[in-house]
Amino acid sequence: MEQTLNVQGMTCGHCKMSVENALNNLEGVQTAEVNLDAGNVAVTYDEAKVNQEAMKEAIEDQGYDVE
Ligand code: 9UX
Repeated sequence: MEQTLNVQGMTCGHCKMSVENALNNLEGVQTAEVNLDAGNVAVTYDEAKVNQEAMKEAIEDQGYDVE
């Protein structure tokens, strides 16, 4: 399963790493790639192990808003 989430507030390379690491730490997330210019993150994951709500919470825990 692949999905792109819109994330507000990511502006620098550290923001990018924070969001990618938070997602990669979730069981079931396979890849997470932030596009700073677009303000989103493309995630591939196993939908049997993780869902969109869990990914949204992981991003929000880092201090960013998810659309
Ligand atoms: Mo530096 Mo990215 O404060 O928020 S981590 S811009």
